[in-house]
Amino acid sequence: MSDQTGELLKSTKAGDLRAFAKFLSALERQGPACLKHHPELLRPPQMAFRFGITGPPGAGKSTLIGRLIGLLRAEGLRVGVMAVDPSSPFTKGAILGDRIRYTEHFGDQGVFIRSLGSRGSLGGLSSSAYLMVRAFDLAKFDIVLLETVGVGQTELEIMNVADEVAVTLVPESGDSIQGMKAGLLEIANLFIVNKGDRPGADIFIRELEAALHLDPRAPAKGIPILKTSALTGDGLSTLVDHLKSKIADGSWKSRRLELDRIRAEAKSLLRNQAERAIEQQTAAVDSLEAFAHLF
Ligand SMILES: Nc1nc2c(ncn2[C@@H]2O[C@H](COP(=O)(O)OP(=O)(O)OP(=O)(O)O)[C@@H](O)[C@H]2O)c(=O)[nH]1
Ligand SMILES: [Mg+2]
Repeated sequence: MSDQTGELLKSTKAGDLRAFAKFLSALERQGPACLKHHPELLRPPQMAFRFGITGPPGAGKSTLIGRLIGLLRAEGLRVGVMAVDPSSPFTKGAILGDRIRYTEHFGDQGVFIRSLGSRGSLGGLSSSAYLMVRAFDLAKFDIVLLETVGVGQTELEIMNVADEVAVTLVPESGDSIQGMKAGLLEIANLFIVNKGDRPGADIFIRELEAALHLDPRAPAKGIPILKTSALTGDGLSTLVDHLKSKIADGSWKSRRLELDRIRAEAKSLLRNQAERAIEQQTAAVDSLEAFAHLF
């Protein structure tokens, strides 16, 4: 650990978000080796509740997060946001609406938003996501909202480190349970049916309830279903109450230290490392002979 990183960490712990941004960049440069150098990343003095929000493209995840930031801030909570969506980073045009909403919080020392738009050429999510999500604990956030689009295993992998995963669906998903992407149902601790202002929302919820009851992939019956509208704000106070009680309850903290969680994170980081090695090796192939000599 360089002195400079140490200073950044000190300021980060004192709540300085500019230092935190630099600390995250330093972690990004160091890669997973930083875990050795910063033992506090492994055993933070306090933990930020990680609320994962995933679901199909356009379900309203970012809009929902935009609303949640304001509501959680009003409760006096410090809110971090990490959008780990390689295909549609917040910075792309389609998400312009979010940027406008997020600028409301510009200058607020209780809100920090980071998006990760980069992915390896083999498609793996960068290791940085895992390191950054750990760093939010050190910056004394109460909650971190993790957004990722639920379209593939790579995108969903980060949800392994969430303390709770909300799968966001919309009424027009129709027969979404049958068509739900592999993995989405298995990781849900909570369903958010967003765009509740649209016709058919209640019918959709009843169908979802029925389908969940029958689906053998559902890990446990009785996953709560919450109806929201990120447009009107309906249902969001229920979600905020839920999050507040989760944060206060803190029973998720011990789960975080369980070996299966740590192994899942290790697996993701190692996969990433292996993918990078594969990239380097394949880039060096400049002839059929070199190809044959790889093995
Ligand atoms: N009617 C209605 N529209 C909504 C609601 N929430 C979001 N939208 C709209 O749905 C569109 C997509 O919203 P986003 O928040 O970008 O959705 P997303 O899930 O983050 O999308 P990706 O990040 O691309 O996967 C935008 O035009 C929003 O204004 C809602 O509750 N009701
Ligand atoms: Mg989004």
